[in-house]
Amino acid sequence: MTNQSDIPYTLVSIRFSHYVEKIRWVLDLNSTPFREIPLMPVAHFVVSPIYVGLSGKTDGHSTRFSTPIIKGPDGVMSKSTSIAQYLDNKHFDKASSLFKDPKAAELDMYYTNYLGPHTRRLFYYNVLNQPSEIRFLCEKNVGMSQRLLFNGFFSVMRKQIIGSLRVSEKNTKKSIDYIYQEFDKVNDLLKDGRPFILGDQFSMADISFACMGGAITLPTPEEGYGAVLPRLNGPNNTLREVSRDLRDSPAGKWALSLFANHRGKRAVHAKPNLS
Ligand SMILES: N[C@@H](CCC(=O)N[C@@H](CS)C(=O)NCC(=O)O)C(=O)O
Repeated sequence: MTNQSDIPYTLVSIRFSHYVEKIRWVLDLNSTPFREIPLMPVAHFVVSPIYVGLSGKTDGHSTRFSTPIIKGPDGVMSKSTSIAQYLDNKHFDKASSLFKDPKAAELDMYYTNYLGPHTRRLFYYNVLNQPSEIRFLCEKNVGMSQRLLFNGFFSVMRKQIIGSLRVSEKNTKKSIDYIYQEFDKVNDLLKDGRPFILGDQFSMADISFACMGGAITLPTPEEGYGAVLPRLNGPNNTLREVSRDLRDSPAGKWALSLFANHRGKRAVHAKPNLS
């Protein structure tokens, strides 16, 4: 059992976010202890400013208060690509570095900027149109006080996300095409029997594809995901179809195998419990 004083990091998270999952994964690979502050979207606008203050920056697809945010021995940091590189420098030796091959950083950036937003749009298009599913996510991923506030928040949250991420039927269709193209590229890469995207060594490119793309196969906590995602047999028709289909693709199966076999072990248990 980890002592509270031995926990070096606090992770501010929109709990189910695939960007956050990248950072949980990097931390868990070395069982680095961290305390998570799990949030629902929009609730993060209340908590994130306490951590990032005026230092947060926007990028093409997120605000200056986006999660993940970590607070650790060297201060506060946001944006998953920078956090992953920082944690790698700090906690991984040369041989096990996730960025040993320079292409790992390039691909991490690429998947984060060009695949993650499409996966997220498909996800939100479905859950925001299914109040029972967003309620399910809230119930499973955050604590009692947010759950109680949630009913009041829902319509504000829905409006804010639909507007800011341009979640329309037309854009969601384009995002689905885009996701399939990226899965096809990985299907092709894996044809030569390589175990990982860059060859023999597991790298940040693998974690990044598994999260930015693989999250759409809806891995459960039992399958290795560090939060609860929508149910595979839930009421979200489009999401369910794409998820099931991609689960059967070589890249989808491979991403799920990374969650099963390379996801690392969490040192401090998640709260609320994911089961
Ligand atoms: N490029 C950012 C993207 C992070 C991101 O979009 N996070 C989402 C999680 S769903 C978020 O917090 N969005 C709300 C916001 O941007 O305020 C990263 O890699 O950290």
